Amino acid sequence: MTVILGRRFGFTDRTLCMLMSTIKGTMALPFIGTNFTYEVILSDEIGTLWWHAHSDWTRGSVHGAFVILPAENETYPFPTPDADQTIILQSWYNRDYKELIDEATSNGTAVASADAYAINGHLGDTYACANETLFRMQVDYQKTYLLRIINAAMNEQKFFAIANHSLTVVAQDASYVQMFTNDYIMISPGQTMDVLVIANQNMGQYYMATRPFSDSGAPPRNNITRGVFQYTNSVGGLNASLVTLPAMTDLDAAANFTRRIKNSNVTQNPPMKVPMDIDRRVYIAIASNNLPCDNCPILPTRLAASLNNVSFDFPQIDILQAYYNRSISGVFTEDFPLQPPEFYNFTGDLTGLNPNADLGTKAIVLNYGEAVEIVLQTTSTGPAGSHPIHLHGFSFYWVGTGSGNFNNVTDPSSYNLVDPPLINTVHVPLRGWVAVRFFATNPGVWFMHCHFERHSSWGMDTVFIVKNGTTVDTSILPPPASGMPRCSGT
Ligand SMILES: [Cu+2]
Repeated sequence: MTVILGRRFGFTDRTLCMLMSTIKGTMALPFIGTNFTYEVILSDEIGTLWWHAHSDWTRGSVHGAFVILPAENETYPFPTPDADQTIILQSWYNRDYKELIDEATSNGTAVASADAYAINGHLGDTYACANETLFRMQVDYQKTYLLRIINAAMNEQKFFAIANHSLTVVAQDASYVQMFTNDYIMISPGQTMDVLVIANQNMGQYYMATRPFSDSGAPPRNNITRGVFQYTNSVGGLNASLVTLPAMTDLDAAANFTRRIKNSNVTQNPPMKVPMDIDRRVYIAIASNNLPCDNCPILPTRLAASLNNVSFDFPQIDILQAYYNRSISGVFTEDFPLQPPEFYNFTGDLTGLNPNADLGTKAIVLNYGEAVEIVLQTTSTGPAGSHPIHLHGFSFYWVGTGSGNFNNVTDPSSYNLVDPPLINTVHVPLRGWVAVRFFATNPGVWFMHCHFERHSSWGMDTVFIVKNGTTVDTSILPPPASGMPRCSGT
């Protein structure tokens, strides 16, 4: 389901049982056969967002686009495209998602890699599938298209390119960026990118293609999935020229693309409000762990992951419910560590080291309006690799990136406080760090997690609680008057 809406308009919709990540709220939706109306308030966002399920691994197939068009009196900050096309990059498993994660969780092992990748549900012509179909995008010669690219894959960052055609990036995560042109993009799970492409080549049929980018010691399958960028009235078959995609492990290709993303000061973006003086600093080390497991059939340990050595223990009662109703106690604690409990050489050779982790459902509590800085630090624990970290409820300014261990004395001088991208999912590089900043002006209970589903399942998550301000407008919305419908079995 693609939802197309005008910016700054309310929106309601009905759907089935799932948890949905929204701009203003995360809501449980009812079981099959019933409905629930929810409201998404888009204030500053422009371009493309996406919605997805948030229980177990259901988001693998339960997802769709939010297309946010300019308001009626507003234009694009570039020539108006002739047409839009949503491109959703997906993982494909030959088995049921829930069975896969349930089995892996009870065994303490990893879920197998995706069997294939899809573009808008099509696997294309590189797999030996009996009923394979190619995604075809029909284009007219000399017209300009706005691709709304969403990485909905479960555990794979993606390169994407179109043979013989340049891609001009214009927005990320529903915020315009300074336009730049490249032969490919690199997009992390959870991210959206708006890209202009002009059908200005010889009329024909050109491959579009995607493959994973991976810097992990546990890489996904290196498959290429193709679709077709097809000129109307083109004759002949597919253009023989293949798409040049970077190699799956090309770290430079990923870094060289990512570092070009800068905020744009066009009037269609919200005025830049980058916190300069920080009230709250949080330094988070991201680690892979093994935790003891008495019931695991294969090893006495199970795979786990943590933030600041806390492996998130998903509660039976949701934290939002417990926060609303203070008589429900014991669901979460408010003592998530604001820095790693142990400092080791996070990005050094950690062969054999298994940083201990404790299970916990620990939140960080912020006062309304606080200026917050979060520094996310990858570690070389386990297979290492980069992580796409996503925070609900906010877009944040991505102000800094570096390699090695973050130095809180020298590294802030390298921050970009002039035109940092305003995004909601940040790529934290292999053996490196990123810094993000935001004002905590959205009261509520907000999940932060790695957008690699396996990492989130293993505990690479935490929760930010933003307290109410002093007015109704700066306070959390009341619970639904009729109460939240329950999913079956809960
Ligand atoms: Cu991760």
